[in-house]
Amino acid sequence: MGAQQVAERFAELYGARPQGVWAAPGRVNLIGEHTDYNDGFVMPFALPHQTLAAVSRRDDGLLRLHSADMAGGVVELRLDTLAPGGDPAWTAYPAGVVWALREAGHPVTGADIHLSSTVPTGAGLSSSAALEVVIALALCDLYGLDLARWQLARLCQRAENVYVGAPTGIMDQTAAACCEPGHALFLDTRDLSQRQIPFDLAAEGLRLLVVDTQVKHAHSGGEYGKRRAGCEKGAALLGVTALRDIAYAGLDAALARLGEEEEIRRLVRHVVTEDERVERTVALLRAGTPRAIGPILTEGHASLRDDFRISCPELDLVVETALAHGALGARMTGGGFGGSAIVLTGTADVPSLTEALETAFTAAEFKAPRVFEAVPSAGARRLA
Ligand code: GAF
Repeated sequence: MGAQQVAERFAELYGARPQGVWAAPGRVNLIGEHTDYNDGFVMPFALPHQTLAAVSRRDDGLLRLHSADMAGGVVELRLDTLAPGGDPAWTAYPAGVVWALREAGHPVTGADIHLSSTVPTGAGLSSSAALEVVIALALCDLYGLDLARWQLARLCQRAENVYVGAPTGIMDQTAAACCEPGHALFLDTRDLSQRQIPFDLAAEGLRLLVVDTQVKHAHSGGEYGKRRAGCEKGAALLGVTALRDIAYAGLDAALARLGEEEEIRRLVRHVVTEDERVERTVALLRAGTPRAIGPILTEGHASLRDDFRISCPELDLVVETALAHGALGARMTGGGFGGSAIVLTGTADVPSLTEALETAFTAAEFKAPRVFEAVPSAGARRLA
């Protein structure tokens, strides 16, 4: 659905055309998983799949929300009743952004919003952040708020952490707000400094496939929070601010200091080695040798499966099948416990690889996966 159609539907719902239409994308994380709440490195890029929002401001303290993708009609909320933790529905994401803006002192007095999205939900492709960021950007524009993109991302993270109650890091919101077409975003989550890294696989005869296993996940569930708490405990036991402060060269010594804490040792090993994998990936991409990142992706998967323990049989099957059919590398992407994997492969191998994945899933009696090519696309922006 394009900006024109979203605007027309808005007019049907609310009786007047919207003041504007905005878009924010889903993302794939190339490498750097569960490092963002450890002050570490990540490297996501934006997908062409995006959430569109047609929006007009209101000045009577009402927030009216409608989504083409959700059952039910227009949901009406009073701004003075918005409070964290009270809303289990999808409306908590946009309402959380409005709450976070007002809590930060921005004079938002209401809005009419109609949404339509092509970002798959529960697929590890960051549909929540796309929703948060598109609302934040629209309201900043309509209310003349002068927020930098990184501030917008922080505000959306606060909405997700506090209002929705999911203890996520800053990667997804920054990806939705800051990614550029043809690039991956190398982000240092400690100070939010970032570099756009050219990422044009097609020119090298390569493709990056996303394989959505259709196993749904949610970060407000307990396992994500448990991993995060375990990492924080590891940092405390090692006497550092965050696991980012453990140098790769000092990993063995750090693990030795953790003694009997086997579970914490595994979490620490994943985070420290993953940061190093991001740095190696950046170096190879900057050197113009993207083909060489394949084994790093596969190493990352093994670490998430064996040390961080957040893979699942469907994700492991994608990786095994892809590697057995000529892929250069593959790994799960996103928060884990389901969702999607990515596969780096030669262009010519795409049809046979896709078929092999479908056959393997059928043989295992898993739900059929959705396979599509990931093309690095634009971050959030105004469309109309
Ligand atoms: C989810 C979270 F939202 C991110 O902040 C990040 O921790 C990711 O899982 C794992 O890398 O997408």
